[in-house]
Amino acid sequence: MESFDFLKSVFANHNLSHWSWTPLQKPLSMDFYKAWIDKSYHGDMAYLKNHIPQKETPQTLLPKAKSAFVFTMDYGLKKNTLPVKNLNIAAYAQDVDYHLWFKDIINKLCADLKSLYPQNEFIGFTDSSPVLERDLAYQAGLGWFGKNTCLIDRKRGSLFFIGEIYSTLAYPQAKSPTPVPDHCGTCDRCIVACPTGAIEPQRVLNATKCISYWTIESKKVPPIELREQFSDLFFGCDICQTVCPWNIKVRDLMSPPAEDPTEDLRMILTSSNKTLLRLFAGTPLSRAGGRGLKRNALIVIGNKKIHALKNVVSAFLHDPELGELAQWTMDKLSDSCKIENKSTP
Ligand code: B12
Repeated sequence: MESFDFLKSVFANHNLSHWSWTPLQKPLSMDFYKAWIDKSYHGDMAYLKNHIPQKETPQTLLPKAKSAFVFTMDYGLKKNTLPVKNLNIAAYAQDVDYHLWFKDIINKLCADLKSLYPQNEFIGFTDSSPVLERDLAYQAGLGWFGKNTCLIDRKRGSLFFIGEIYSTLAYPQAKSPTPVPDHCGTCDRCIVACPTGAIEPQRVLNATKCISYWTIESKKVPPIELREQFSDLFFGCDICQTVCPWNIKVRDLMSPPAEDPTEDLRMILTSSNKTLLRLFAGTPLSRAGGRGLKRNALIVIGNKKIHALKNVVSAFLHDPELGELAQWTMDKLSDSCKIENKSTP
């Protein structure tokens, strides 16, 4: 049998040291995924529903694909390279967009594999195609599904991205990797800590309550009853991961917002959407678009009672999409004025 051990060094050349493989089959959690969609927990992410057939049959993306190499890449300790430093932004989003740099690494590796095995096909993804990535990584033995639904590894926690290469190569390992058993035990810190109650028991996350969904994915304005729970979270949320005991080693090294967010928020609200897109091009923040970033800024200003931005907020009162939210922010600012005035003797 041909040895594939040398692939380890091919992967290492691309800085990919955490990897495994799995025969390519129907995802183990497909029924769970469908049930989640049936409950409409995906909100407006319609693509998650539309992608069911491709997720269920991976060979629709690469006919005759037999195996997948699965890679994980840490992001927890990266430095904030964004043009804003004082906003509370999820760790994964504080650097160049992984859809660019991680995908690039994977594409280069695909080219190397193709030259080694010209008779075979290789196609790479990271959050870029209809692939149930956590399931694939689970099958490859790279971690277990945590109660926060993230894939967790005992040594590395969960602050890593997942990427994969589908291949027509039959990876001739005698035995497929064994999935990692559950190590959450009776711990329920993520469920308790989620400010919006988005995490249900049995490893279910209701995205329509998740702060990440509202600040990154949704084009809409979040419902009033959730807004206060966002606190100062500007883009994404790491709470269910930072309270996780398996992330203890990395969480103290993550960079929190440095100082007062006022000037960063002012810049976001007073710049044109075009300018914001240019400023955040190539970073995960561009996904929300200028309007989405302004929406997020209005919520933080209301929650943190940033009176210095009252005039800037008032400019949005007649905005067709953000007017209602701007009024909510103004109400928050005047509520806190009333409280402050009352407590003054
Ligand atoms: C849509 C999406 C979101 C949505 C919904 C997330 C969710 N939990 O459903 C939102 C916008 C909220 C989101 C947030 C985040 N996301 Co996201 N997201 C995705 C995306 C595109 C699809 C996920 C999906 O299909 N969700 C539907 C649910 C049902 O599936 P799932 O989340 O994969 O959960 C699986 C397991 O939990 C398991 N499972 C759960 N319970 C049970 C029970 C049984 C019995 C079984 C068998 C299985 C099982 O089955 C599910 C399906 O396989 C993937 C990329 C991809 N193509 O897969 C990235 C991805 C999941 N996201 C990722 C990241 C980094 C994040 C954030 C950390 C970003 C942030 N800081 O804001 C948060 C984490 C929030 C969280 N706790 O999940 C990474 C996760 C890496 C990891 N270590 O797990 C992925 C894989 C992207 C990547 N390529 O790295 N995300």
